[in-house]
Amino acid sequence: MSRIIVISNRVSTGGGAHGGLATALHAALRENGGIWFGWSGERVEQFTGLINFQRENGVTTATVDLDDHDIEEYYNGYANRTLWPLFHYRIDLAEYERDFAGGYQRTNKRFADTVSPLIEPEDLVWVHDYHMFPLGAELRKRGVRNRIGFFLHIPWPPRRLLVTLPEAEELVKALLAYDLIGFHTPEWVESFCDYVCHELGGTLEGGNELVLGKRRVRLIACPIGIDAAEFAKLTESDTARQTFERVRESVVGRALIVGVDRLDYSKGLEERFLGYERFLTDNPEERKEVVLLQIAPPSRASVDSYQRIRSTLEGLAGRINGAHAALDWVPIRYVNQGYPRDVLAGVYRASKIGLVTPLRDGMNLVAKEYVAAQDPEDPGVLILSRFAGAAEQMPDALLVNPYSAEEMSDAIRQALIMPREERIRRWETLIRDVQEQDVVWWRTQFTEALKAVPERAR
Ligand code: GDG
Repeated sequence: MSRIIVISNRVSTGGGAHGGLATALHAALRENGGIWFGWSGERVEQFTGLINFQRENGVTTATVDLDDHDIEEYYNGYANRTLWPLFHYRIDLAEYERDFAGGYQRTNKRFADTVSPLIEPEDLVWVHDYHMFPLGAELRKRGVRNRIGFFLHIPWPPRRLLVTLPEAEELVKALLAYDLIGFHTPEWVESFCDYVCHELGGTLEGGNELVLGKRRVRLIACPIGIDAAEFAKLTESDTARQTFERVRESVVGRALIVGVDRLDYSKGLEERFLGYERFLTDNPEERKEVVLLQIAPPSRASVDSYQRIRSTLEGLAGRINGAHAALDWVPIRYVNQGYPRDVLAGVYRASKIGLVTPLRDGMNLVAKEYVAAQDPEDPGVLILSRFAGAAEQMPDALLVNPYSAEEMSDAIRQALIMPREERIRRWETLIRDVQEQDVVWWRTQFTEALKAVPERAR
């Protein structure tokens, strides 16, 4: 069996508690052997390319430290201030700086220099996400002939937005060095094809293979899942049960609505608060019957747009609470910190509504975790944005347009009064797919498709 070389910006070691993605990749690394390579998250004065190998629970990781320039230009710059906003349709926030683009290329070359000697001829190489678009092409330049696949965890933007990126053509051509490119949904596959065919003159063959000059690359829509069984187990843990009791007690019979998101403008938190406020205004009789708990651990705090969203949300939560709170009731509990996964599982289970309303999201795993944590006898209702990749797999959620406060308000009302039979019927369909198309299913789909790419001159 081929070893697997996973390459991503950040690396998750074999120890401790992890999200589904890390667990699934660890399992693959344990079963097949291999290495997970990426940035250590540490800063050094001068890049040395020195690799730190670790082995924990049968998983080998290999990490390198980056220097200030790399972190500023590659990570905070091109990845977080250029590509992330553009790929989430926010060209108003995207910053196009040649230094960022240069630092991104340089860091990818450094990664390629460092990891290529670790790759053996039969290894499958699997590169992850927008930090690493050019890595495959750089590996090819260093003589790596292996099958190399790439998976994008975020959306692929429409052609008309992508053309605003000065390096779009260069990046897309570099992507064609991979053998297989995976996206969460057919929509992102189509957008990618649209760019290659209409801007670069490529052609699509057999429905899933793009051809441009001598390059040929397969495409796959392959939605990521969660480790549903593990999440259901977490929900049964002591911590989850205690959390459930504590949270339920704290709302004294009111319906809890929960949101859990990294503090990021793509997650639509501002619009969510406004939709919830609209619900409070439109339904005065329900006002004191609900509580919104928004858990939003800060992320990317050194980027300006993230500092702005933090202060906007604090202001908004304060205003809504100020306008609507009563002596014994506060409408929004806004918590700016992260919690362990077993605590989250208990919170999901205690919540009558999971409010997941990103403006744009590659998939959204919180939606699936919320479903996995529900009580089969008395499940809560998932309200999900149409613009999350997950919407396609989860038509039995209440799908909403997060830009419309009215739609969000209506959906909250509908969820609150939904009869138990309907909640169960919807949940049963949702949980079936969350269980069937879990993270192992996703990993297998991708790696089997990569193995199936014919041997050809690379
Ligand atoms: C990217 C794409 C795509 C959140 N707060 C806490 C916590 N979390 C966990 C959740 C969930 C994960 O973080 C978030 O996953 P999402 O999918 O919602 O979003 P991104 O982080 O933006 O991930 C996304 C994903 O990649 C996978 O391809 O779905 O579209 O943007 O698992 O539970 N975990 C803990 N404490 C918290 O407070 N422990």
